[in-house]
Amino acid sequence: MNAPEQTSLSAATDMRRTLDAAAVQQLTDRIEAAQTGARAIPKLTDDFPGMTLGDGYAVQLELLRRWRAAGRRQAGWKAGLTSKAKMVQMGVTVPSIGFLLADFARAEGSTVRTDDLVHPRVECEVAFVTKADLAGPDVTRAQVLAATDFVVPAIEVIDSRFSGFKFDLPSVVADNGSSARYVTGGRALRADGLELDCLGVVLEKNGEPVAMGASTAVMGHPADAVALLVKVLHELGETLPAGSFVMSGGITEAIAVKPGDVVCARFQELGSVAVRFA
Ligand code: 0L1
Ligand code: MG
Repeated sequence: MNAPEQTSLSAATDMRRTLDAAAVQQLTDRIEAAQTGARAIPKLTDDFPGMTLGDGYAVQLELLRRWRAAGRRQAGWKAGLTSKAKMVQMGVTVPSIGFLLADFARAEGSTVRTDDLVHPRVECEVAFVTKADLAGPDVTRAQVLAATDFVVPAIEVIDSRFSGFKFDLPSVVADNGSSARYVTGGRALRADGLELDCLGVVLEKNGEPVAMGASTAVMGHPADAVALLVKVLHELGETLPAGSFVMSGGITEAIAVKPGDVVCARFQELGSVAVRFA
């Protein structure tokens, strides 16, 4: 992965598509098999070099359609690659979104299996639960905060299915933004009593601090990442309904985990979230 020359913390909204319906099905088959079989695959653009961001979202939405048809419930959405640290780490230049299924959730303090994951890594994030619908291209930070029921600290376990973490934006978007598991904990608090843009966090692995940061790293304010997510949803013809669970993006770079590791994210004001890997 090479560091991108220039990063942009605004949404890429060019959703032009180049793949026909058969290619979208073929690539969704590949992603679905890699995710369910925990198998690493080459990035999709190796075979489809003209693939666009819009094509990546077409694959992601087809995957969501299949899993909902199979009876899996959607809990909400995640914004990803929303900090410069993450973009530089992954060599991409704009943020992305992905969907979250209810069965991705794991309980705080529980043990997360790694044998059904490919490259598990953790991120500490501020998660939002909404109480009003959000829709459209120009949602503001204030509108996101007014529509927020509460915020809660979270650990996201991401799992890129691409061999050696070699991917680009269309490929990672098709892979649902590496979504795999998430864990909430700490305290669920109303957003209006918090300075949400300057919450410190320390990420510990096996009792040692391995990353630290402040929530301002997420686009200046995590609510701005939620606004960006709503803008991308708008471009995809979707909205964010009331009652959605939304992860706003990693505050620090992602940290690799392996069986036996215990990870704890300690958030200022919001408390801590811990999880073990086996
Ligand atoms: O949650 C995210 O920031 C998305 C990460 C996608 C790329 C990766 O696997 O790190
Ligand atoms: Mg994340």
